[in-house]
Amino acid sequence: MNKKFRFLTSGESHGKCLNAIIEGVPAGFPVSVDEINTNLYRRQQGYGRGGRMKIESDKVEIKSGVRHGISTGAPICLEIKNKDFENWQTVMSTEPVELNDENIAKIQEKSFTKLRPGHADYAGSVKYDFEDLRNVLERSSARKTAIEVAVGSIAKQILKQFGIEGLSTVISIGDASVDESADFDKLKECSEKSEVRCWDNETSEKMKQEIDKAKEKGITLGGQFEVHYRNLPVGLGSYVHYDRAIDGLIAQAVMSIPAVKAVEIGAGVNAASLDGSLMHDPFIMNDGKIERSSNNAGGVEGGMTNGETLIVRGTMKAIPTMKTPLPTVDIKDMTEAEAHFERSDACAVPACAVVAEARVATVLVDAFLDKFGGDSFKEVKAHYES
Ligand code: EPS
Repeated sequence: MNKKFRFLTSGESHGKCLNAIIEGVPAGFPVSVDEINTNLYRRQQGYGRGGRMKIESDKVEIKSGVRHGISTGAPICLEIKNKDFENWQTVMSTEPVELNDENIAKIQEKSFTKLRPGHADYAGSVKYDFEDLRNVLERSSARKTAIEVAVGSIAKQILKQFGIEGLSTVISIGDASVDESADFDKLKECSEKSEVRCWDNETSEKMKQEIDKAKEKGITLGGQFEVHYRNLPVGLGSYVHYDRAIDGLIAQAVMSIPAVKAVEIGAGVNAASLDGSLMHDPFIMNDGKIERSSNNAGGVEGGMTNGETLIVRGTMKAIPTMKTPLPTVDIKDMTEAEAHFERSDACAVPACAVVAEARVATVLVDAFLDKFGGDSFKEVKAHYES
């Protein structure tokens, strides 16, 4: 499918910076750096994050494609600097470095050959023929989700012009989970205030206790989150081809976030046990308008948005880097060993939720511009209003 909003990113976890180039933002849309930075801040929060987040305070710089806060229709280039690069200049230099004793020692200190189970290390080293697993770690790291959130924030700013609004909320961490949901406004407001991005205070406390227990044991925790978008027009995506089905595109966007192992829409896996009379959302008339009395479909039917709130649920596995390391193999001499450990987050489910909110926005804005697109804000608005 010909994408209307597309982007590429680059950057390593401890390299100089992260970059993105976005193509397809029509001219005339307001683009706020503050709003991008607010989203970067949201991604950096969450009880259970590790030492790296104390080093970074992510801020974006818009390098092109925006003039006086308004998009020009040209590609938009974004950059986030890695503060930690200061400590990695020799190790991550893009230029060859002089191989004196000091530099060799620095590089060796950060090289590792003990595979970390659950990370990209094994497949990445075989695929790209690396012996130093640092080469795999640097790009496979979830650090790259910072720039993805910046891109998603621009997508959200476009959607906002049409009243489309999103949220992300955490529904479980380890054994602590919320057993009921709330309306959109409450979910949004309360989740933003919680240190674990959970709308319910009592469950937030239980989640924090779960994280504390995991930290004591030197292990890590996964969990589940939801992303909701409301006020979507009917008919984003399509049933006519597999690669235009909006649910398939959303699943790809969320599943490709590091550590995500499952994506559900609406009733999701519970659909297996709901008979047809319970699963499907009846149509009702309300004040002369067609409405639904339930939303098990999660806002998607036949690969298209149906006007109800989009509900996407993601499952994140526990982070593989652990203080208490798992058994592994050292590829230097093919002996059994303990996995490599530096520092790690104990839990990053709240951050993952924010990343998913951003990734879903990029899919929605692409489908939105496919349906209502034009070269300028005025043109898109006219198409939307028609
Ligand atoms: C990550 C490892 C940790 C995390 C990092 C993702 O970084 P470091 O190796 O520097 O300790 O903090 O997450 C981020 C840097 C971020 O911005 O979210 C990994 O291996 O995926």
